Amino acid sequence: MTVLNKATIPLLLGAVLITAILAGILLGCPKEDMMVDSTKDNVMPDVSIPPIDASVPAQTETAAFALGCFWAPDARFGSLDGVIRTRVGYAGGATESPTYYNLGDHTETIQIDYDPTQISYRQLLEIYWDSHNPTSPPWSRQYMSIVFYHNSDQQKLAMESKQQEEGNLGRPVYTEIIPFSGFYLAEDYHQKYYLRQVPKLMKELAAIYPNPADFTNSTASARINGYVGGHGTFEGLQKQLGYFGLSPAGNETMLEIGRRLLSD
Ligand code: MHO
Repeated sequence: MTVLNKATIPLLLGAVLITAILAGILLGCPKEDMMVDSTKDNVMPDVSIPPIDASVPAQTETAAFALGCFWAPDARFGSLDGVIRTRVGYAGGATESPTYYNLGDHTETIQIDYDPTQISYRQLLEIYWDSHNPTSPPWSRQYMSIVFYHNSDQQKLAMESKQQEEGNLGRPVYTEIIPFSGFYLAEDYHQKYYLRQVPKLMKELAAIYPNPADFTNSTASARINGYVGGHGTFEGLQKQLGYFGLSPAGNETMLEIGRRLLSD
């Protein structure tokens, strides 16, 4: 049984197209008449791209947060309406080209592109404080609590919200608020980590996004990763992703579906 039922339709169309191209080449038709330009964005023809990925707003803003291991925030922020893209990586240090096993002085960081008409930086900060507990001194450079601000508005909001958080908790908060100074994308195997643990979904998504960068940058994969990570509702996911055929069995919660898919 296929998990993304209707997603197979574009795949079938793709197969028909490829057959037509091969037939054309064998019959000696000129290549330029036959070839689909899939080189432009290095993705499959548009027909296979989930609609949510095709409706990226012209204006997005970027937030960057460090709050411990970046797998969980990738899912948490990726599940939010108005978040267009999440990417995990390394920031805050001076080491050139860090990798997971050679981080140098960098910190695990989530980079979030969002539509400011749908979600505000203030709302993202609320999720940020809600998603970790920065009241103990940091363990290591790898797992610092840091807000990387991109402009003075973000700086002001981050400082205000930190103060508020300290008031609420009644304890000092060890979060640093520092200017953004660059971001190194983490290895593919860290991107949308929870979703990667579900081979069934990954197989079908790999057909939609043959280029791993397109998978990483996709809004649809951010939402599915959020869902598999236990966030959002099934209705919300269906509403956003339309043709994705994930089905809950009975009254399964999203977390249970995630677990079931993991164990399938
Ligand atoms: N506890 C996790 C941390 C990974 S995270 C990308 C582990 O299994 O190593 O730092």
